[in-house]
Amino acid sequence: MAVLNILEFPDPRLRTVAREVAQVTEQTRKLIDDMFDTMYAAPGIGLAASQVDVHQRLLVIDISEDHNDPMVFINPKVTVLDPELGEYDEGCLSVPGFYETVNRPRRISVTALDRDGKEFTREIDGLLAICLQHEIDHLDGKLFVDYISPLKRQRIRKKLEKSHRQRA
Ligand code: QAP
Ligand code: CO
Repeated sequence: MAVLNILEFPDPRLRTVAREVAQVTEQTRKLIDDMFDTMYAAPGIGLAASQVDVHQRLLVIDISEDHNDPMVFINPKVTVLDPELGEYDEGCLSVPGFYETVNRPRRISVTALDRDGKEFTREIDGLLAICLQHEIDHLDGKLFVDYISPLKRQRIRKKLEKSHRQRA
């Protein structure tokens, strides 16, 4: 088990479109375990493989208070069940310290593979629906800051670049 390095905005590697997982193997499960370690250590509620510089369509989520509801989605496909949008102040481990309001469909259906490579489909709403859509965006090279004004995005970029320079 290991805590992996999380890429931060505006790192261009976060813009990579991830490829489907061809086969769920022991190596995939090792990556999943390391991603949970990384997410719980942060702490966060969701992490996409793209954020740890692995460009495979795989993400982990745990929105429970006690870190006891780990969920894995491999090659997730979403269908919007209800076009009604809900707003939420989203954050991101790749954009630390910044939160902005984003609107997304409230009710979705997802089909994905679990950590055993078995396909499942479930209907999702609430925070899980928001988080899942946020994480799938990462797999497509998108970030929540892409939904806010260019001015706000630029301000966040400048502040993070400054903190990266100070860390270096
Ligand atoms: C994505 O985000 C998400 O700024 C998961 O300093 C967030 O786990 C989906 C975090 C909100 C839906 C709603 C952010 C930790 C964690 C920070 C996270 C920070 C430390 C974010
Ligand atoms: Co994120």
